Amino acid sequence: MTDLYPSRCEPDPRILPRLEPVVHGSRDPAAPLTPAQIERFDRDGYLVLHNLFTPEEVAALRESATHILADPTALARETVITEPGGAEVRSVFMIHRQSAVMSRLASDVRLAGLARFLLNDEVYIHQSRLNYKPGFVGKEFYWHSDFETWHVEDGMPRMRALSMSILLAPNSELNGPLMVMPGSHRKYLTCVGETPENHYRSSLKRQEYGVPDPDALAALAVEHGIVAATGQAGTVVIFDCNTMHGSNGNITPFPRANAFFVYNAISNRLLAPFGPKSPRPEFVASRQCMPVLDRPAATLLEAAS
Ligand code: 6CS
Ligand code: FE
Repeated sequence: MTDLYPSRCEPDPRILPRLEPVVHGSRDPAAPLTPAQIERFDRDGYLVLHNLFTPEEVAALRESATHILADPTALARETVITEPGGAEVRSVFMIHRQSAVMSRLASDVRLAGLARFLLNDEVYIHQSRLNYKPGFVGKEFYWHSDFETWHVEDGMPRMRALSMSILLAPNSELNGPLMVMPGSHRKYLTCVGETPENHYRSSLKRQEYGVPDPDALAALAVEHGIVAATGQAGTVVIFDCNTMHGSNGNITPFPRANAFFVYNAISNRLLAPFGPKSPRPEFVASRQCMPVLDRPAATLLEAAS
């Protein structure tokens, strides 16, 4: 397949136009989002849905996250990522296949239903993770476009995927919330530099390749601004696969725990990587493409009981 978004293969960075729509679904009255919400996601490349989950559901999700974190040895070892230079857990990947509660959360219609609408297709989980940004020691996630990595390193052909971050603790301006550049999703910033083999072993701790150059980032920030996606626990932040985002470290005592699910359109399943020879492993880039159930049997609280 032609590489429509070549990156990490030229000496100088470029800005290419986005070729796909942002909202693939039609704006019909049966849509699970209001016309204003649809337009905002289309325009900004992200959307904050406050209090999508009840306090009881949030409590169950936090208990599940605490249980997952309490015994990392019970998890597939490669899915547990520690902070650079430390032993604190930074992320746990593939949570939808290691926790019944997280599996049920991923298929919740309040999430998967929105993904099916926005992507106008059946969806599967490309990647899931619990990002813990522990108090005092949680490190930053530098600016990047997820799609640039998922295209180059995973072979994701088109921009027809999105992330949903479920806030399990308050994300304030202070404890390292997700920061986005509104509108940046319509520009594809190519990166320079080769991709090291098995890059994910270091990039999930601190990404140093597939990182846009400072001049392009500065120009993007001046043109689009930077917004912190804050909210109470139970809020959901939806962001397009190509929205430029990052987050600061957390030196407050208050952890910033979020569950992330990446929904990819079934029609956009991974091909061979467009960059390195060998594909990244299943836990970080799924090639099994199991469609998310649209009518899970139990409720979220039942799955947690
Ligand atoms: O490489 C990846 O897939 C992961 N890295 C970042 C910084 N965001 C997306 C994803 O978690
Ligand atoms: Fe990311």
